[in-house]
Amino acid sequence: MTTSAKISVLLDHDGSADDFLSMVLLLLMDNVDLIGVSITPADCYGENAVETTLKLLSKAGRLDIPVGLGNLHGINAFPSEWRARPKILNALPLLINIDTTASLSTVVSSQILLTQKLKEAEAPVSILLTGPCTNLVQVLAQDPSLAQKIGSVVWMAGAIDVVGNVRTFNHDGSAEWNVFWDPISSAKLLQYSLPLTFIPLDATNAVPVTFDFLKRLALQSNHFYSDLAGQFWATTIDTIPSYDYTYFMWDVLATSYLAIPEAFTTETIEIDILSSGPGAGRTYRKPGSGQWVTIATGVNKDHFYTYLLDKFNQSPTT
Ligand code: AGV
Ligand code: CA
Repeated sequence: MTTSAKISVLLDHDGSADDFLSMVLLLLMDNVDLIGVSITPADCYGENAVETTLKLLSKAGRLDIPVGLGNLHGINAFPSEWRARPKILNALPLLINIDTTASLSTVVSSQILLTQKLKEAEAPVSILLTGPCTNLVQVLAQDPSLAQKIGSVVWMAGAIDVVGNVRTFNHDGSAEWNVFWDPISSAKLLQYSLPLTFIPLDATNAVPVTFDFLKRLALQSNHFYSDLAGQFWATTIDTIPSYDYTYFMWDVLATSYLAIPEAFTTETIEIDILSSGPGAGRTYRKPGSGQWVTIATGVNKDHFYTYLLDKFNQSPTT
């Protein structure tokens, strides 16, 4: 029997509830070797996100995976109400007593972590971004040769043929938040000719966090990760039913692309990104731009839900 090689994955997340479930999912994927976790202080406060990250790695017995915290801040900050929310996750009974003091001192800067991991990589590295792309762009700006080490970038980002989710002063609503946070870096990312796949709102709009799904998850909550996912997502449910602020399985859908790409419909197109003005962060089709991106246009929901329920139907082995 042959065992197919695992893909090495670097995760850069920004500390919202679905970012952490994405990390958990990566830890549970048979075909993935998670080689580092970098945090962008965007949809979170950095220290809270570091704590949750370490608690989850500790629970999984995977404190061998290095963690980095970014020190760069986008020009369009997330609302502080959103940034403060994930602190709740550290207070949940499932996590509150996991002590992270000993591992806190091992946290390095995101740039050091990403640079080191790319430099030492012998096989192509897949980068999964579930927050803004600022850390990665900074690392590539300092050493463009590292782009050769990247086998693929999967980014939960953008809104191509659908309306965006930014609702703020002087903005026209066409952008998705992960792109909008730092639209200048977002536009730069396109210039490195990386193999880019975006999982934009076009695809994630199909998967809101619903009571129906949470009920199914709760039926298997005797398994730690189902319990955890149910509780994490429950903290997001008060955003429903206001149509502007529904919480979707944004990052978890993007993460699943690494394991079940066959559940997605995609299109490969040339795009551009507006870096300023009322449409800052808008991702739009631009034939002739030479900036090719594969975008997910849809997903088979049943396939995705079945996959998730199956993956979370586990507990840590340690
Ligand atoms: O735009 C989606 C991205 C995802 O990476 N984030 C949340 C996900 O982690 C920003 C965001 C959009 N709407 C939100 C967001 C909301 N209502 N609450 C928190 N974050
Ligand atoms: Ca996120």
